[in-house]
Amino acid sequence: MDHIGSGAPTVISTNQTDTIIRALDAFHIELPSWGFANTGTRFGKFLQPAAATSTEDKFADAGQVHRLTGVCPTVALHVLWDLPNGAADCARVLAMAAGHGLRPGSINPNVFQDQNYKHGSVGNPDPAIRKEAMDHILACVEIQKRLDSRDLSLWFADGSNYPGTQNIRHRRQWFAESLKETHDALAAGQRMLVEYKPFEPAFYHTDIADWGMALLLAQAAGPQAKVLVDTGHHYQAQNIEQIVAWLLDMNMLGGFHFNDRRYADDDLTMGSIDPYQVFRIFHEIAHFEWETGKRADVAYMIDQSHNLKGKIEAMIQTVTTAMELYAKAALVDHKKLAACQTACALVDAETCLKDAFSTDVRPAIREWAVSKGLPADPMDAFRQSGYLEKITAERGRKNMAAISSYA
Ligand code: PSV
Ligand code: MN
Repeated sequence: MDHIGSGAPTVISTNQTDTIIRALDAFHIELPSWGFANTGTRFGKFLQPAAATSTEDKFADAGQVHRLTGVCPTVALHVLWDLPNGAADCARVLAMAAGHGLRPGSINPNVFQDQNYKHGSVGNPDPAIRKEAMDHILACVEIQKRLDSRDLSLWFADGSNYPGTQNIRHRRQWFAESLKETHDALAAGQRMLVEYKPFEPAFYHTDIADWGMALLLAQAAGPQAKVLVDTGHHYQAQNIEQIVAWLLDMNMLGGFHFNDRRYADDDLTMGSIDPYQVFRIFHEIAHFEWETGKRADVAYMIDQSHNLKGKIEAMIQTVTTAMELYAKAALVDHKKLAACQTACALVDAETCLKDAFSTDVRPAIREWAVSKGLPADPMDAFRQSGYLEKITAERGRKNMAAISSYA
């Protein structure tokens, strides 16, 4: 591939197919339980008759996506939504997961929905509310242990809407104390991932607004705390792959919540708006692994809840896109790229990325899938399976009842 981007998709070679097969063998991406249930925007919900109506349904649907794609063995759980009785639900959840060929994935506490959290959770000026939030988080660590889940995924809606209304420094200190306490409750081998978000639901300040704040808090909490990058949680034009490269270099990158965005936290399908950006993120990871000879210990997770697309189809589409972009990143000629970077051969360096990105990796992915006994085309297999018709019939009445109660 010595030419400079001819415009036509680059055709894949046997060596490249082998590279992709090796890359996919090691690739996993976690499904979010909340991506299978009816969700909406603050303006309303468009309910789907086939949407999951229970945690069992969510595992069943996630099980379909994993059965067809082969790369999603775990499901992220939101404790309040999936384990409403807390630790008492653990045995039930473990059985459900196993019944669908899955394992529980990251555990997400919910310290944003309760009425008490109107002015924050662990950043709330009221010590009683800070304690309530802390108790829930520690209960989630217990759940994490019982479910043998590696990661506690922490996102806080804390912030304020108006200048001067909160003491930002005090809140930072309360966050630091709470995250340290959380860290000290983790078992060996478990991690806590600190997610950041610049705005929404708070619009003046968010307590953990960006990767720098998340990094400082994670470092202060302890070695099992890392940063979680949700691709939708950045200002427009932010160079996310640079954040990824910095966090990797500092051994502080814990994982991703993948989704795409046009404006803010839009929760659009991964790679639907800017697939090149996802490729660049995967490339930074692949290049780090090539250069260091170490596997990056990073959890890939999807954080999307589709309001308009069919939920299972949207997840299959997401996972397929993730595999394609991951496979393309595996094709970058790292040795050549490193030499080009050193020589400041700008056009040739950039072409290393462009050539990999423009390679049609789909034949190699089909080959990988067939070699694993998976369908060559997961979307087609899903549409042929009759599963959607079955769940529409089974769940339709319950979901339609919710629709009529909206009317
Ligand atoms: C918040 O926008 C977020 O990205 C957090 O990760 C939540 O856990 C998730 O979305 C679901 O609400
Ligand atoms: Mn997220």
